[in-house]
Amino acid sequence: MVGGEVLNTLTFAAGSLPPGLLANDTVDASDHLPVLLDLEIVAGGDGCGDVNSDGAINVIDAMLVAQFTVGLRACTTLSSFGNCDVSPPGAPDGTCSIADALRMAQCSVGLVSCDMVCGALACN
Ligand SMILES: [Ca+2]
Repeated sequence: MVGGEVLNTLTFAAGSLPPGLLANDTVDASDHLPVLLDLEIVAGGDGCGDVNSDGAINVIDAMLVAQFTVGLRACTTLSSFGNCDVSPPGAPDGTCSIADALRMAQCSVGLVSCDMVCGALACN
């Protein structure tokens, strides 16, 4: 807070608060945070890249897809498997592969745009 004014409000899903934050918490100088976070809130948009339907593309999506690509996870366990095919950028190739997981991971750390186009993939 600056001068008592709330500049931004972030909303987290139940159970997904970042470590050290409490519900209805505010951050000010007295918190002595060692780093300032540069947050990009990623809208689900049409959902491309968001395979677990939590409204964000992040390392969790990348991990789920990576697990799928090596046979550790069935596509039926991904609530939005159809959002997987995001690579190559702008021209999805009709598969859910490690390249898709990589792109999700890169998006989650700001290396590539999270504005993705995905192909129509069916879990079968
Ligand atoms: Ca997600």
